[in-house]
Amino acid sequence: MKSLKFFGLGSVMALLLLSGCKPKGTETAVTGDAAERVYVAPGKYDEFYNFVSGGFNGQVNVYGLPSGRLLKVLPVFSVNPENGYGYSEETKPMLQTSHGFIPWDDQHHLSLSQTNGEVDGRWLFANANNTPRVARLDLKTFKTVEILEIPNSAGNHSSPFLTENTEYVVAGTRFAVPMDDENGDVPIESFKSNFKGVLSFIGIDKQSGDMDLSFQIEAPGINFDLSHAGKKKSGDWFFFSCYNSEKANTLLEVNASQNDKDFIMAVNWKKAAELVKAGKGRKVVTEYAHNKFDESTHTATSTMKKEVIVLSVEDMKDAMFMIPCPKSPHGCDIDPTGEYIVGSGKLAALIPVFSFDKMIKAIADKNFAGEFDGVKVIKYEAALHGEVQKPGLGPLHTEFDGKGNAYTSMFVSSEVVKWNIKDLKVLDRQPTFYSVGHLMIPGGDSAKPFGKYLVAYNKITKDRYLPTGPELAQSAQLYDISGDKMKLLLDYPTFGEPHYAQALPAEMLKDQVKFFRIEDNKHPYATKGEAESKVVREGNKVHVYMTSIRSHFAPDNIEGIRVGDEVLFHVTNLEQDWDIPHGFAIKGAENAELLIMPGETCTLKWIPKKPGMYPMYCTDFCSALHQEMQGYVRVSPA
Ligand code: CUK
Ligand code: CUA
Repeated sequence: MKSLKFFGLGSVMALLLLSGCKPKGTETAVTGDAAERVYVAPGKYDEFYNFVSGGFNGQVNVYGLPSGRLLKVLPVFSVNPENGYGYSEETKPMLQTSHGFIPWDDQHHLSLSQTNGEVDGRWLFANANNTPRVARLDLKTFKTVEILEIPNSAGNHSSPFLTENTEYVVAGTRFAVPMDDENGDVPIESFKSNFKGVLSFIGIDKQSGDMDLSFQIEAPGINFDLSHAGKKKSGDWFFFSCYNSEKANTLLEVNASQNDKDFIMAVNWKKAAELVKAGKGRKVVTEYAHNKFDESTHTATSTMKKEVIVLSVEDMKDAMFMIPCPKSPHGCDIDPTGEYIVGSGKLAALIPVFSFDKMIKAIADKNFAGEFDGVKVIKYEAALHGEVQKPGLGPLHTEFDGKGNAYTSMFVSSEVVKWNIKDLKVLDRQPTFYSVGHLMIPGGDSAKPFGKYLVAYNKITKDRYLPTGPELAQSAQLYDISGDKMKLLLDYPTFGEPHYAQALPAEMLKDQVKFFRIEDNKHPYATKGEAESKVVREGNKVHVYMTSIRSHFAPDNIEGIRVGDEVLFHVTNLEQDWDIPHGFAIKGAENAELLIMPGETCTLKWIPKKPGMYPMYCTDFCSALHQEMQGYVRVSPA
């Protein structure tokens, strides 16, 4: 195949549409001892926790590797009836935004917190694309404990990548949009003058992990797609892939052979933070929600923030640069040494690899090709380490094994390609089934990859599994990468649409997982013993202080409720055993159900609309007398 560079856009698009076609030689790909290598005997644990984005289902899924077993769906950006997330009064504030309560989002990327560039097992950050947000999950409880909305942003795709000591989590807007304090009701034709690309820097508290929108950078109005922070020598920098540079009006002819290039943008975040500290930047008035889950009450609160500091392109003139990168770069990945920056033009037939040292030298030597919307553009060759030639078609994302090798997903040619970072030689290629998007090596974007397995997350499944109607689950493939050649071990369906994923050794997490004790329950409506259960009326509001323990609720027969009352069932689970939740549901209540974990209190709000007899019951099979765990609520006319 000739270099795609010389193809017109039409033929490139035609190739893209070919995705899903069967790669050659697929039948021989599975290694003979694959079954043994992925078999985790009953009662045994997996080696790795694998956190996988849920895509358009908005959640985060936890798998075990190498078994590929789905262990849990963690609710983050979408309501989840399985555990009452977004239905209980305690969790509803987690989904508040400046647009009101949003029960759904599109979750693409995950980042495990890091110390010295290595995953540290403290928190997991997740982005929401549609209504721009970043969430933090606590890996002691596997709960979403914080969600921060991102103002001046739309399609929060370049997120939530983080610096090597988790100082900042970044969020870059995919859609260029007018700033929130400007009138957004402008002709779309005014794109070039009114639309901005904004990069957000969320400061992370070292101890608590609390997020705070420290500052934003108003960048040129192009699309920020993906990013990664530098590490070690490049640790002060963030690198963003940008596409759609044609929409802007000041694109320079960087040089004749490069007018089909977009950019990687390099941002010195340390300098940006210093500028803000020195008083640079303007205050932009806007509204964005900051939602926090309090671990002592197990109750979330939502606060509306009012302003943010925004640095301009001019403020950032010595701390923000662009490097040309061929044709619509997507992934932007930094090798474990921090020296190599891998771009990947989706429509290019090569992988450009930039050198951090060369980039710094080019800046010092003022080796610029011109400017793009006020940002200096470094000459392509001046920053280039080299190009991986003919790697395959449609390079998207790259991960690293810590042994000097990189692995890039090829969407169009449906394969994972292994190449050597130093000499840029392709070493191996294995087909994927089909059209791989992201791929993941445990720790594979950190300074210390664990390098034993690689998982490909594929966009198209086609003939891999028994047909289940017109829509099939996405597929994942697990490869052994411990040898010279990759070996396919396992093929399994996934939940939602996985994009990025992260993984870490199970040993780092499994013993820190905490369970909540009733002594620590500070919920204002907690009922700590069955004797204290009661029904308290306050005008139209009725508080039911309810307890649940195998196998009954108290109280379980409730009368005196009238149509139109606001009934609040505050159910406290008195169990003190691991993994004994009780559920709670009542006929006709729109707030689905609760799932109350041991020691916790959860509240279901119900406003009965008709008189009658309303059964309630426990939804989680908790004991031999689970079916007996039930009761009645009598509702009388108003
Ligand atoms: S994106 Cu999905 S394949 Cu949203 Cu990270 Cu590249
Ligand atoms: Cu409690 Cu079933």
